[in-house]
Amino acid sequence: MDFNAQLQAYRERIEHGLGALVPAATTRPARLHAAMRYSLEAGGKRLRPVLVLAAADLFGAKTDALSAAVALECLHTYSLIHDDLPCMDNDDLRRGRPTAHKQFDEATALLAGDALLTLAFQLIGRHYAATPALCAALTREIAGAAGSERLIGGQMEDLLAEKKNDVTASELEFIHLNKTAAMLSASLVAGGLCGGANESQLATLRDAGRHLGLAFQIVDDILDATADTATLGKTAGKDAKAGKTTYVKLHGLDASRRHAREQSAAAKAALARLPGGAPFLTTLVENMAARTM
Ligand code: GRG
Repeated sequence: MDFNAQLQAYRERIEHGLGALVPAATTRPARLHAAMRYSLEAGGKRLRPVLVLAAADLFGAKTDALSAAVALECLHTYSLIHDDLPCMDNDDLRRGRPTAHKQFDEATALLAGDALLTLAFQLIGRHYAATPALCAALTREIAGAAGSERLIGGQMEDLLAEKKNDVTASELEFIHLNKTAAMLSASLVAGGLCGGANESQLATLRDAGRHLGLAFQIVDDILDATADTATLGKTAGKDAKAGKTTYVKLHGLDASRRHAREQSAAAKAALARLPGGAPFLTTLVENMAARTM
């Protein structure tokens, strides 16, 4: 199967999984479940769940990774809903649609985010109960990536950095590594765990995710500075307008483009060490760096 057909097949599996594993919009309280589904069904690239499924397939996927993939997308969507809230980034547009608090209201958006975060762990507990060691490893990996030292810690430092005009390169790297790369690494590792990867392969997946995350965030900053709102599906130029320290502000456009290329090359070098050389994931990294997906 070529790359695009494989990507399409993964996305269809993910959409089916989301449809089946997330409570219906009519489930009581319907307003809450409708808000959860509104944000999930707004689309998005499904990058994290695709990473889960593709990493699992590298090792022959001993256990079905779909529930883990759906859990990662629920968790990611919660972080987007909360990031858009007035007390955080205060954004009106996400995934090409009004943000959850604009479409519903602030309290509903807050609760929908809380519920998606909780649902992620309910899915892991429910669907991997027959393999307790796998269930524990997935919980450890995903909770670690989402917790106070990684995703939420990165978000905290990001908010603190907004108030500073002397943010250093290493402070910005901390934010990127934790706000962005942690969830990408956890997605690859979760797939590896479902597939039965050994410790050294899990470490390689973690390393690939770290480099992919840095490349991804640098490209995100470049796009924020160069693309328009319609192309992005979210408000463009917002970071620059808010005086926020971005990769582009700190290093300039040329160096940012060079660093993005270096990080994506490092991600590909890590992937080359995995079984079969991980051709699908390698092309995915190339497309992410060029943002053609
Ligand atoms: C509120 C705990 C908490 C965390 C928020 C995800 C996040 C952290 C902030 C969103 C803003 C941002 C630029 C985050 C960096 C990661 C990133 C680029 C997220 C967007 O991910 P995509 O592009 O989104 O994969 P889609 O919509 O395609 O899923």
